[in-house]
Formats: sequence, structure tokens, C-alpha cells
Amino acid sequence: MAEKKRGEPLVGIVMGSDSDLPVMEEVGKILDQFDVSYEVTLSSAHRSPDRTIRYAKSAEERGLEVIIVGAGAAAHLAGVIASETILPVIGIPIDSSPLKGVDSLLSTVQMPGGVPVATMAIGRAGARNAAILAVQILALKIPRLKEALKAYKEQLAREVEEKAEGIRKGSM
Ligand code: RP5
Repeated sequence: MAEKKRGEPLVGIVMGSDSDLPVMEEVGKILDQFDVSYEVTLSSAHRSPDRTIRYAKSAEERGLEVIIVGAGAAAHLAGVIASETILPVIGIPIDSSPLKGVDSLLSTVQMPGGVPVATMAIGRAGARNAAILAVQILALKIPRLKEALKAYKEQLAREVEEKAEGIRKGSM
């Protein structure tokens, strides 16, 4: 299947607060690397429930194919969005509260049967993985992304080889 016109967002990125931006920026960096278009917004399950529901309900007709959601503390944002869309929702628990993300991990992952949220690791690694998982989902229909993912895997392995070589030659 042909890819949509370049520039139309395929991925929606939603975060609960602008304080989540430093972690969520990692999602954009990876999507940029794969040349996948996305839109970014803020909404809160608790502070702006109407906005959150409007976003989720309109996501599919606006052409999005995957939604990535980051929230901290009592993180219900991904779950609420998942309840109002048939699109795959990927959740990133953010370590913004005194409980350091364990609270948001449990709030994001412990969905009742029937309403999945694909929950990533807490924090920046989770943000990186959310973006890669989104690319993997899109690659089911977009051949150039399959090739880019294969190259990405090779790059990861190359980086380990180079670091191993550096340690071998280093001062250990
Ligand atoms: C959550 O509460 C947000 O996702 C954020 O991680 C956390 C704190 O939000 P702020 O008080 O910094 O806006 O809803």
C-alpha cells in the first residue's frame, strides 16, 4: 500500500503536561530519523477530559494510524484515549512524581481486558521504544520503513561492536 502524502501526520503524540516534554522529545527524534510525520499536543485525562476525548474520537478520521501517549503520576491518559479509538495506543509512563514512574507504569499498564495500551519502559528508553514500535506498526504497510528498520538493527549491532572494540583497546 502506498504511503500517505509526506507531511500528513501518521502518528499522534499526546502528553499530559508540558513538564513531560523532555522525555517525549525522544519520540520525535526517532520518528524524524525514520522520516515519519507526526503531530504533537498536550491533553490531560484529569484536567482537560473533554479535550482528551475529542482528540481520541477524531484521531482515526484525521488520518492518524498510531497514537503515542506519555503521562506521569496517576497516568490515565493513554487508557482514556484507548477507550475512545480503535487505533493502536502506545503508552509511556513518565517518571515525574515522587514515586519516580512506578505509579504511572502501573496506571498505564494495568488496563482492563478489552482495552489494550502497549506499555513501554518508564522514561526516555520507553519513549524511544514507543517510537520504534510505532515505526514497526507502520512498516506493515510501508515497505521503505521495513528497510529502514533493518538498517537500524544493523546500526545498533555496529555500535556495540565499536564500543566493545573501544573497551578492548582501552584502559581496563
Ligand atoms: C501528569 O502529571 C502529567 O503527565 C505529568 O507527568 C504530571 C505532572 O504534571 P504537571 O503538574 O507538571 O503539569 O498528569
